[in-house]
Amino acid sequence: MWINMNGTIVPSEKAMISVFDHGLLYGDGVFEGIRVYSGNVFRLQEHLDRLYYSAKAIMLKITIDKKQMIKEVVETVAKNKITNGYIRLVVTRGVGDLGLDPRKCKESFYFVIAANITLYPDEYYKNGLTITTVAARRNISEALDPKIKSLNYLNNILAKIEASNHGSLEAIMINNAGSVSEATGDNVFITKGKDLITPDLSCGVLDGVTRKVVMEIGAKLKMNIYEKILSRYDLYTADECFLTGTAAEVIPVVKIDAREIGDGKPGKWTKKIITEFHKVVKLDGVKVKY
Ligand code: PXG
Repeated sequence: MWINMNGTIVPSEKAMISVFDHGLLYGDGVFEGIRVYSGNVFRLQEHLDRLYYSAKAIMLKITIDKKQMIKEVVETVAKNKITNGYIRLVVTRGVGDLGLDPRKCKESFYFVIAANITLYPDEYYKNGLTITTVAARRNISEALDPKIKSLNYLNNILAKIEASNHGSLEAIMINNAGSVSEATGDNVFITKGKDLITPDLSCGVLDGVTRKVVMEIGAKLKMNIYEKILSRYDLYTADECFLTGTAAEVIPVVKIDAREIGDGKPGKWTKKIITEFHKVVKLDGVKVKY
């Protein structure tokens, strides 16, 4: 495997990062998870827009512009001959000293990994996930805005630990106002009749690339799309529920907090959206020259 370390592609054994990098010492940095489908990097521009906004929000200067970053990502994918896979693009604050002060870090540092992807087992896509709401609350925006895709995932990791302690693969996180935000690495959707509903961005969620794709698909299917404040009651009484994310794609949810959602099987809209999603990902993206 070949890793792009700040613009130099090296074998993975040589891909080293300093113990003084503030990405490691403090989780001070930002990242993206991106997919490659049939030799196209899916929605790369949107991922980079989000990355550069996340960086701007934490006053982290990325050393290269988006145009150059597209080149770096595509080259790394090509070097690894990945036609279907997963890209992890990380930007850290860079090397500093043993103090929080980011001004001590002279320059940010980026690296790109392009690898194969392990998805949830097929049976979950076919039969749906059982998930649980957890006590760990989603970060409040005034503390660390969930719109920033930062290297600080402890909030989500605590939720994941709690879910797995309850025998669930995934958690639904509630925000400080008591409404539904998102799963630990995925956005959440419900359907009710022809309505396709997802928590509003103000509920403390990441502005997911897959979330947007799914809203576009819903509109194409002539569903009514809403971004709303959702309660747990709304989840429990939904016709259908599913999660969306770069890694998981679109995955049905059939049980939440021991309640069956709808008839306890992946619903018709969810299935339609999954079918459409697999069509869309083949048509869209930045082409890789191998
Ligand atoms: N919410 C959160 C908190 C996320 O981290 C999403 C929603 C979905 O966004 P996209 O743009 O991917 O549709 C994410 C992104 C993993 C993993 O290993 C998942 C994400 C990021 C990194 C790793 O499951 N999800």
